[in-house]
Amino acid sequence: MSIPAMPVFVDVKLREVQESGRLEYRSRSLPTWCPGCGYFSIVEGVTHACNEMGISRDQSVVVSGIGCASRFPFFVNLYGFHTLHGRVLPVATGIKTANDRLTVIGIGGDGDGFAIGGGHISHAAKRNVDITYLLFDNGIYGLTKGQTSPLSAVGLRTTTTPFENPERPLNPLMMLLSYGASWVGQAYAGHPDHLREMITQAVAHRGFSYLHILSPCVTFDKTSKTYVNLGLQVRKLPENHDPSNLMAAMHQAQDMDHPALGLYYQQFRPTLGDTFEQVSAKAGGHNT
Ligand SMILES: Cc1ncc(C[n+]2csc(CCOP(=O)(O)OP(=O)(O)O)c2C)c(N)n1
Ligand code: SF4
Repeated sequence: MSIPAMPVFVDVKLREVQESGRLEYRSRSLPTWCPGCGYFSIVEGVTHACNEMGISRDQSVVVSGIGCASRFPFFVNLYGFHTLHGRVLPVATGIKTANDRLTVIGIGGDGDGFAIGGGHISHAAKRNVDITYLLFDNGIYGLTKGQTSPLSAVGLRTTTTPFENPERPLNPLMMLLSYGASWVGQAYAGHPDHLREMITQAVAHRGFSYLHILSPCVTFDKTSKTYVNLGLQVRKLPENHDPSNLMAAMHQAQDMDHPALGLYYQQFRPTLGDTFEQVSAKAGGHNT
């Protein structure tokens, strides 16, 4: 029996990806997410960004908690740490503190980050740990089959709110801005080119960078953060938005009905590693 030839389109696409160098950053495990899940674009975005920036595979670590989003480290060819539910940031901080030369990227869902892990974000932001935190916001708990999360919209029917979610969602961008995060941006899985640009910028920032990524859960949310709804709701930050203006960033962050995509805020200030150096110098020692 002869083996059917690979369709020309697939062949060309595969060659393009291979030649771009991006495959180097993909693991042999294919993502186990549901077809259509927004998270596929995020893997693409991270591998593109790593390739563009020439990130060294053996000098980078992705750290995740628990949830569909947190399966991410299995699908990329970087060092990975699939830690406990909600504990992304303490583990990522420890890794970066132990070896300041590593590129450290924290990954997690909205439940992982803002429910069980919510208390850690303010500390990572205020300390300005030089890591990137990619928060995959599908507004629901996907892995555990569709419960309400702190970022679920009012009125969403879920397994824990069968009579509609009565609570207002948290405003994650306002929280990060007021915690003092030194880089705050927002992207959407349905706009993969822009997403990739934002991941690159977030990783390049020296300090704590927080990228909020809106991403549909096609299995458990058919009415709220869907591709159709988000496609209509998202907008760009105004052309004249000044990312050094915290008040302007907060003003933009207030509009949760029309989430703006782009870089809200960037500030340059000493990182946790710099602070250690200063303390160590005062104490007459040195950091290795
Ligand atoms: C200590 C602990 N509590 C609860 C759970 C159950 N649990 C696993 S994933 C998850 C929520 C994941 O939701 P989210 O972070 O939004 O990620 P998604 O699956 O939507 O990507 C929960 C509650 C757990 N694994 N460990
Ligand atoms: S359950 Fe939702 S978040 Fe999880 S893989 Fe499926 S579509 Fe994605």
